[in-house]
Amino acid sequence: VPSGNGPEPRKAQVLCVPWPNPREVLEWATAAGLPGIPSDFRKVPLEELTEVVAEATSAMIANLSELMVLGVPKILAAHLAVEGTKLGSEQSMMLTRGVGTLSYQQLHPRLFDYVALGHHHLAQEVGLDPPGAYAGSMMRVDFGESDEPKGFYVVDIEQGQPAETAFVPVRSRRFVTVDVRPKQEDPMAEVIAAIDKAGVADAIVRVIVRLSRAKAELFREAEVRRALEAAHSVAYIKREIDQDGRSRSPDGTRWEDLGPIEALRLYLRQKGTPGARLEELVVAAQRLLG
Ligand SMILES: [Mn+2]
Repeated sequence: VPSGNGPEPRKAQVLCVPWPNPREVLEWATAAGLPGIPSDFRKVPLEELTEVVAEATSAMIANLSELMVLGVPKILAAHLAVEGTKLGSEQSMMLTRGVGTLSYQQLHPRLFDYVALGHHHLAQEVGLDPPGAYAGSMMRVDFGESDEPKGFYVVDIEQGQPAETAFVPVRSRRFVTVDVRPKQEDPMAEVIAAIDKAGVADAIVRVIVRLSRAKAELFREAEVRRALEAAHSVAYIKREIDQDGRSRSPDGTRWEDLGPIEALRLYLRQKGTPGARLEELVVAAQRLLG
């Protein structure tokens, strides 16, 4: 692709890797005579398929990179989940692997001047030599991304020198959560004050008001809506009414201490699900959870 508007027009080479479709990648790998490709990959268990697809994608990158010429900057642009990267600011590192997951080394970063990654919404640097990064999304898409800086990378590549990267923040629409537990008997003044303090102008807003039963009677949603007029949009206004015992399961265990299967059992039992059906659902859930 042509690059730059100066007196000497320049060029860059970009190798683009879309999110791997296992069938397409493995058909390519078979045609290319790559060793270790199962003939009927539909029968391969997911964990093995992940690795086979990763290996084949890696080989494909190395193979295609041979088409690149010397003396023109080389960029890898890949839609992939790189092992050890972060999904979001509140989530931990990627530990589970699925199709589309590769280690950074499997991208052969040293064949390129810059590795531009896409998939995660959180901007993050992945490699240093050569630099590689997820620019992340420029727009926030949900409340989980409230605190993530949003922007893009400007990358300067001068042939024969390490590429220089700079993250340029953009003003992405804010996601604002107003979470308030009013203490006064009439809760409205505190709710409105909390909204004013949060600064909701042009933001996507959700309001959670935690109330006792008595205070809930005095809650007036129309007033909250009026206080949110400057917001870009209101996701929801939720009244959480305190109910004793709701935060604990019947046997006194705290919900958050339960594992997913235990929590499912409890939920199904409370719903009155018949025993045989309950066991069936638990088995199905266990399969889903791996
Ligand atoms: Mn993606």
